[in-house]
Amino acid sequence: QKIVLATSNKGKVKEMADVLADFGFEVVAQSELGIESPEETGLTFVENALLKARYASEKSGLPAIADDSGLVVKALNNAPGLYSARYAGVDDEDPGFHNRKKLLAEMANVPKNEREAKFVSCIVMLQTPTDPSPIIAEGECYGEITFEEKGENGFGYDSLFFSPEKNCTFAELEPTEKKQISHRANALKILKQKLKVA
Ligand code: ITT
Repeated sequence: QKIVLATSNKGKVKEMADVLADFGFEVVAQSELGIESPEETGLTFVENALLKARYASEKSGLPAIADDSGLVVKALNNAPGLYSARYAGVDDEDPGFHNRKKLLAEMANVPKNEREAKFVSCIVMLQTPTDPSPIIAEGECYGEITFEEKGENGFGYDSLFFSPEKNCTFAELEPTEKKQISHRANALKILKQKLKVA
């Protein structure tokens, strides 16, 4: 079954396309079809994932899958959360750079034992733009915000997200390792289970 991957984030494409191919889908990234991302006006991850999947499905005439995700930091009253992609308010080539700088600044005076955070991924799959029962799969993973960047892999906040399980940041993990333990990996596992019974 052909399906549009409704994201403009290359990191997400890398982490999702081959997994979805293993599920038996023929994956087309929205950029290959000249589809842009819609404005994310939802108030929750699930609403934004639905908006993106619906938009891509409408534009392409194909089923669509989207991920809305973010970093939730307890000491910052759950910021950047839904606004993780635009935390620093700039939209340049690498928004990750400014976002990470802002996060480190906001966390500068937060002691080591109060730096817990989680990544959340909400993946939504629609058969048509008006599909009344989308498949919704949510995954999380827990970690801590570091005091400085470490590692070169991944994208976004990976170099500031320390995984106690792996004893390093997500950006120090090999892509194959991140694909086993991340919030997105956990959401994809749930999606797989739901597809089996769908
Ligand atoms: P699309 O909407 O086109 O999919 P986006 O980057 O705007 O791309 P989101 O609105 O879901 O996606 O924003 C999620 C942000 O959260 C993302 O830009 C990163 O800053 C951060 N993020 C999400 N997953 C991440 C991960 O696995 N590692 C590091 N940062 C992540």
